[in-house]
Amino acid sequence: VEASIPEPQRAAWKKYSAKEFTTPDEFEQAVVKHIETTLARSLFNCDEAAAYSGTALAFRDRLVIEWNRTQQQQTLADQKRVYYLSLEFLMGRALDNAMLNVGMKDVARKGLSELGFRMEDIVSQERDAALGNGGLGRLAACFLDSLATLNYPAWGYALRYKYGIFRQEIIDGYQVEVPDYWLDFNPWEFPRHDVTVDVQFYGNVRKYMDESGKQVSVWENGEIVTAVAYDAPVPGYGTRTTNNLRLWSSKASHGEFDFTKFNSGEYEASVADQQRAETISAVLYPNDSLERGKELRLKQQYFWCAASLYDIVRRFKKSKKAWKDFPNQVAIQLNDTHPTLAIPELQRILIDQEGLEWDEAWSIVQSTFGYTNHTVLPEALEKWSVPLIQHLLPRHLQIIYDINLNFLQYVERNFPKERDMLSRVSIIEESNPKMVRMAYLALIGSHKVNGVAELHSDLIKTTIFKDFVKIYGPDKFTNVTNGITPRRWLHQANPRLSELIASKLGSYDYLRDLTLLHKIEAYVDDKEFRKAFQDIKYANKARLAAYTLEVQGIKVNPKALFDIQVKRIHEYKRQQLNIFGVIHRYLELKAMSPKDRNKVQPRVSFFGGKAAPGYWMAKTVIHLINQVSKVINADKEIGDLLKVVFLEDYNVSKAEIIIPASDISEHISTAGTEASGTSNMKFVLNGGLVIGTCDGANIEITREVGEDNIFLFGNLSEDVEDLRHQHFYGDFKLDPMLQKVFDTIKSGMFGDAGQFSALVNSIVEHGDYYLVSDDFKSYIDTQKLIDEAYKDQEAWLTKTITSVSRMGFFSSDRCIDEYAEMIWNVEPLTPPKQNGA
Ligand code: 4GP
Repeated sequence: VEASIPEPQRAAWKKYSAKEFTTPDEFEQAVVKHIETTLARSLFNCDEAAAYSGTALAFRDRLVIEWNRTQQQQTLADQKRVYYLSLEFLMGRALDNAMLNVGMKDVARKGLSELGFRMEDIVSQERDAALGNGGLGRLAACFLDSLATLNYPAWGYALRYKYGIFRQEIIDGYQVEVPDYWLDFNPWEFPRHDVTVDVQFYGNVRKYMDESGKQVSVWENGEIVTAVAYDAPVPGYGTRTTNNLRLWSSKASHGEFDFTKFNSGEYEASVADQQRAETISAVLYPNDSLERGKELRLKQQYFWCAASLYDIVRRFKKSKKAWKDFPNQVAIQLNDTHPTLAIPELQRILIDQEGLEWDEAWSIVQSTFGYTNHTVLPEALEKWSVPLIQHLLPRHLQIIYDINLNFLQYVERNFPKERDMLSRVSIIEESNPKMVRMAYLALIGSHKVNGVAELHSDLIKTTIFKDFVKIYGPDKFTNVTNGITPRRWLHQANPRLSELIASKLGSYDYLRDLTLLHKIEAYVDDKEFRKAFQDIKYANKARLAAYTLEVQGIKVNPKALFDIQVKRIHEYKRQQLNIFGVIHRYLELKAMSPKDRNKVQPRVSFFGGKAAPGYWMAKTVIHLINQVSKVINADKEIGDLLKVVFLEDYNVSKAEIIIPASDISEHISTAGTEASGTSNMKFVLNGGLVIGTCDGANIEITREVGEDNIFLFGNLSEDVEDLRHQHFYGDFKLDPMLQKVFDTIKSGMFGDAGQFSALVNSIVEHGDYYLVSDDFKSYIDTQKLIDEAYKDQEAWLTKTITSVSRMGFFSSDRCIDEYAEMIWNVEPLTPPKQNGA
């Protein structure tokens, strides 16, 4: 390519091509230039927000240089790429991450200070990119970090929600949702007005025979909405590889504004089309395992899948390779069932547009896709009604029926005696209306299906996908236990701990190979190391205490045991078990003599998390926590012995403050319901211990850190079904301690008891589906053990240091290498050493 450009042009271009700053002076120059010219501000009106913008733009320039180089290199190398399709990417803030990943934070700190600003103030100006609900979205963000760090050619594809997830306000103890205007200023994205895709909806399918006698299907007369690409660079840590996250935004296909309508006085109608089109990428469904069946959501899913596939196919076609090579060039990972429509869409492109035969096309499709399941909760398994798909995507429905027909014929041939299996495994559920089971379509259209922790991967094989294991054999199914990026969740969130570890290991190499952490176990008895480790934990607790005072107006003592549960609010995650436990603790404290009380371990219980706006029960739990917090925190007699805090609007940047501050964190789902959990890993990596059930990745954390270093309790997943059955058919006995808690709630101590009756009744009268009562005693007993254990600060410290040193397994780098090897079959592409454009 280069050779085709005349030498003088090349020389001029090279001479003036953008340079990266490397010194504080150069950094300052870049910042000031952006503040003065890009932002049109000056020394005299540069506030922290402007300084943030200038800094972000300076770093963005740096990332873009690397981004361009990486993309060029990847295009030239022409090797297989990974495309990670996820409706959610919970990226959090980008500036701090960019500074650390390119290794320029100290340079920037010095530069900013010379310009009169403090790094911490600047970093905290940034809004979170909150394009996700919870674990699934944050996992996707950790994966992008690892993919870039490990130099895999990879792109993420998602939607550019104009309003990310809602901001949570707590008003009178209730969650109130307000919009998140995160795009007001977002320096990290590049609008690509030249990269657009027209996506069709509705319309009809016309069939005819062509001259050769072949049936052709044409999908026509639909409504077109245009997808516009917005790119965000994703820098790897300690490497020049900078990958791409492409977000699609929707707009009307024929422009925003209808002059004719406007001129004839139809002012509202003149912009109506644009508004209708824009709605598609307006909101992220605050969904977390609940609430589905919105037509708009299906529209979003198709819009995103169609635009992404068009883009992927366009890139492939440039290489002029044969279609059979498609799976050698492209691996597409479906993050849960949300992108399942990509399967019939690729089949449609191949047979309707590219003229391939069905079987050849289908084998390409199956070799291209992999599907990750993130939950076994029945209500989270997506289904869409056949009439809805028929209306919105008529050609896709035909293809889905054909996929199903071929599949069922295969099953019939191979399992002729098991006729009732056919209706169980059919993609179409014969209900009224008929429904398309997206998980089955995803599974059938992929070559590998994985769960996200060992227990979960076993469970999907024995429950929701049992028949499919029989049909396809066990090799189609695999496990990749989740992981987290140590860059954000240790180095960025807990810089002092990161530095301490580096000082012992001699370098920061462990951030790229987390298994090296095991070497710090040698320092577990080292007095100086222990002291430093303990001081860091205390400082992190003091930081959270200061934050709690500033934001929530609640004073907590950093010397107390910090007990933290932060995650989406959901009955299966059992924040209700935690708050009932807190009430129980309060009642016990109140019943004690002052003398006995003084022996009790002081504790602060922190909660944080959002409830889906339509999930009434979860919202009730938030309300109860806030009411209990009000009563207990005001009780002078109890004072610092017990405080309860609900941290408003939990998100990634807040997690970075909260997680390093825990002594104990709670991962207490009903056994068998939490697929993995990832915050459990973050807490332990930051020197906190876990109270948890035998669920998800808690089990593997226990395997790694040792049983003595974790507090497990509760019933096992294999017993859950029996217990539920007993609740329903036998006589349900409420735990007597829990009874007392309910009596207290009913007494009105925490406000009008009527507000909490549905919550209490779900346990007392409606079968206690989540086994709160069954696990209550063992939960309380385990909390007592924790109080006792915490009193022996030396032993506790030993546990925490030991645990940190054994967390190497949980790096998302390990996950990505496993996906690359077992599912994607892709190789890394190491960037050239020097800036050799
Ligand atoms: C979550 C699971 O609930 C969580 O256990 C897991 O760690 C995470 O995915 C990442 O695999 N699922 C969701 C969801 O967030 O929306 O289903």
